[in-house]
Amino acid sequence: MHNWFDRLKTGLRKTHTQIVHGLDEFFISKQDKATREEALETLFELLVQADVGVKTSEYLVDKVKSRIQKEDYSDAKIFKNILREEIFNILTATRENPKGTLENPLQSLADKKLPHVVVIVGVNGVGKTTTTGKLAFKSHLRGQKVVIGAADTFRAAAVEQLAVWAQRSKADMIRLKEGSDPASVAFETVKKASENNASICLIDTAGRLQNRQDLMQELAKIGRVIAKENPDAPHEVLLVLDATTGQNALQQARVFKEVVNITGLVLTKLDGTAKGGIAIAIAAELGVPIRYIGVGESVEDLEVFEAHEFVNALFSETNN
Ligand SMILES: Nc1nc2c(ncn2[C@@H]2O[C@H](COP(=O)(O)OP(=O)(O)O)[C@@H](O)[C@H]2O)c(=O)[nH]1
Ligand SMILES: [Mg+2]
Repeated sequence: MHNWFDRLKTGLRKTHTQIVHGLDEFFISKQDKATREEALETLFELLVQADVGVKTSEYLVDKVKSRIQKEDYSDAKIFKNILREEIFNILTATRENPKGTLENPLQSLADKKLPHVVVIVGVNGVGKTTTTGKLAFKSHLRGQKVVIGAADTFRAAAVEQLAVWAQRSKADMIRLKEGSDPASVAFETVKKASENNASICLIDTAGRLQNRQDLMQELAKIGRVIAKENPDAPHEVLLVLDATTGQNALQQARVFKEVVNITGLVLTKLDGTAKGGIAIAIAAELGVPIRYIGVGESVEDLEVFEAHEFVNALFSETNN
């Protein structure tokens, strides 16, 4: 498989089967004589099964209902096109980050020539370290100088994993001994990045936090010490979510959002799950943009999220 769109399409295949193929089968079984009630009920069920969630599924059903003329309920094509437009609207109606992005760091570079600082957060196993590594490498390929902070000081393996990416990305990596204060690592990383005139600073954090209180304190502390070195930082806080956990991911996002100012989401492991609808639920309920999606373990499998690509891949007629 070569290009990103093909990878995305393949990654979303099960979700496509769940929603789009599910609708096709319904309309075929009705031989173009579906009633409004049947069609909307089926749509609701298929969306919920794809982890779009009850609330967002109801919203989509209402939208479709308000836009479709009664006689058009027998037309699968009209029905799917409207659904697709409404999903696109949800995915694009999110709040943008005024400080810019890794690809386009508006504030840090323009104002003060300080590094654009990104903190990567999320629970254990969602793909934070992998994402940090992939982002470092992509920044390097764009010609940006990167410094990485290994602030998951609980797991030596995570640090080693990140060191490999740092080497590939020609990036300096700050590591302190196992069990050190993650905030110290974050501080040293931002400092080093400023000293080295690096343009990008990526900080990988730990997800092994016992309760909400610990989480709050640790992330708040990281934010505070970074701001001492650079008052505008962090410019981005990316929350990594594992798509295969479906509604659980949404719940995690709610908790993190209470604790820290999340500027964007990374949705990993969309490959091989039928729960890809969670992307729609997350965008609808949180209003935070999905910034990257992951469809596999290699560096080519993580890309900037583009709503039009997502809906094109999801609704692609050749994705069977
Ligand atoms: N299939 C798949 N696996 C992924 C993806 N992103 C990360 N992983 C895997 O998920 C596992 C946990 O990743 P890791 O970065 O260590 O998670 P962390 O605990 O949040 O730092 C690793 O085996 C990764 O290779 C993805 O998009 N797709
Ligand atoms: Mg990790």
